[in-house]
Amino acid sequence: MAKSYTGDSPTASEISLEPRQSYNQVFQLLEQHHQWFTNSLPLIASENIPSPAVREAVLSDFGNRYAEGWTGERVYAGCKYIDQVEQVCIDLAKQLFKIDFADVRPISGVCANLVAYTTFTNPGDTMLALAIPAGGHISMGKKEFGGTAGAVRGLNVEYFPFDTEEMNIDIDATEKKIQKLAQNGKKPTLAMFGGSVLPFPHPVRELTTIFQQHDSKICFDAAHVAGLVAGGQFQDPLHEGADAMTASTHKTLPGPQGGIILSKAENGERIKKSTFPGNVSNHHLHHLAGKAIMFAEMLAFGREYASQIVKNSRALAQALHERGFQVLGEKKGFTKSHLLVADITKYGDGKTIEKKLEDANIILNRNLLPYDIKAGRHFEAPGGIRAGVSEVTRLGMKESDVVEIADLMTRVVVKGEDPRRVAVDVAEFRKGFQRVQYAFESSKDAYAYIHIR
Ligand code: DSN
Repeated sequence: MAKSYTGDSPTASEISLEPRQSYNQVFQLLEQHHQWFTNSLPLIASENIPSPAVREAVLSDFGNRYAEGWTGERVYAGCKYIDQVEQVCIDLAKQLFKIDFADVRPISGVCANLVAYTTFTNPGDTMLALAIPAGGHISMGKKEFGGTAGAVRGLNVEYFPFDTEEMNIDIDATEKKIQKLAQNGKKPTLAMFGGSVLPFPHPVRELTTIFQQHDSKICFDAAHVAGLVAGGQFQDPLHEGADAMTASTHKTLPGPQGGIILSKAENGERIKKSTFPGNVSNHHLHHLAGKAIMFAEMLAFGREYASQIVKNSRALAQALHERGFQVLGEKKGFTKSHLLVADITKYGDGKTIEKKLEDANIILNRNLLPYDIKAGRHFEAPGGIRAGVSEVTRLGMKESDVVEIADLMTRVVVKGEDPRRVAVDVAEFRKGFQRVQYAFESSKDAYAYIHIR
């Protein structure tokens, strides 16, 4: 039997492999997970909570069907409703991002990046992107680290020079680097802006001319910030010079897990082929339906939602700073996006702090800091933590509420209070925030477990 709810993971010996028991146990664990999240503070910057409407769409029969190819040009029969939903999804995405081409089929952010690499590069080409400790994503990584760009697409990855105080790409040093790479016969075919730690807008506008002079294409990985872009609260890369923008659909965009690539129409046919047959066989049609619902929600409520995210993020950063956390980017006001990064080395390593906070039902992740590798730290026990406020904002929290989150985190990290005591207060605090906001309907609790057996 699975343990009753404690917030702890079951050990291997508690997991039975007898079929019916295992079957029951999976459902019990799912319900426990839902209950845990009902009582927790979800601060993982790459996560969000979809509305009950998105969850309903995701549960539909679309998830059991095949529809390879583009709308109206499918490889399978049975797609007459799927085609219409996909067309609605495409049209909503184009409207939301004010751009004339959208491919909603990539099944993840990594997949969308692979579509961009397939469209704009050939194996052996050079790509400029952020290093992972500076905020780059594994899909932009070098071959020797197993990163998708190097290991899968065969790209030679060069890093953008990074200014740690500014927490941003160093423009002058990047210009010099581009010239040097070009002199050495390695001019970047693709510049990949964006990434996984993006507190401030990247200098796309400032660097577009020099990239264009070298015939380099520009893509922006908006996996984290797409909801803020859509809500008019962050830079708008597609209107600052980027040829394409990739994103996942479940971070600041509060949809089901998935990806998207947006571009000017002139790249559309190449992108379509790069997606199918290049990188996706069947796309995930239930998530496609969920994406369409989410885009509609974003068109209706996105401005208000994104604006509150940015206010909450800054309020949390400021409050943590005042309580003894070393939040990076102080010089620039800590953050202009949904997330913040803090150097936690005064109190322990990222892994230990992540665990203590998890024990207090405060769920965030450890993170490499830009200077961690030089300091001899590694991903297992890095010097930082990363926190995002998209999900708590979707649950209706405002600035004063995130200051309470800062107090709860301070009790665990700075004051060393027993996390289990703090967990009780976290659960009490969460009672006031049980419904998804910024949605057409919110008749069910956000983490309600849906029974259809
Ligand atoms: N690695 C994820 C993140 O947490 O940023 C994105 O895929």
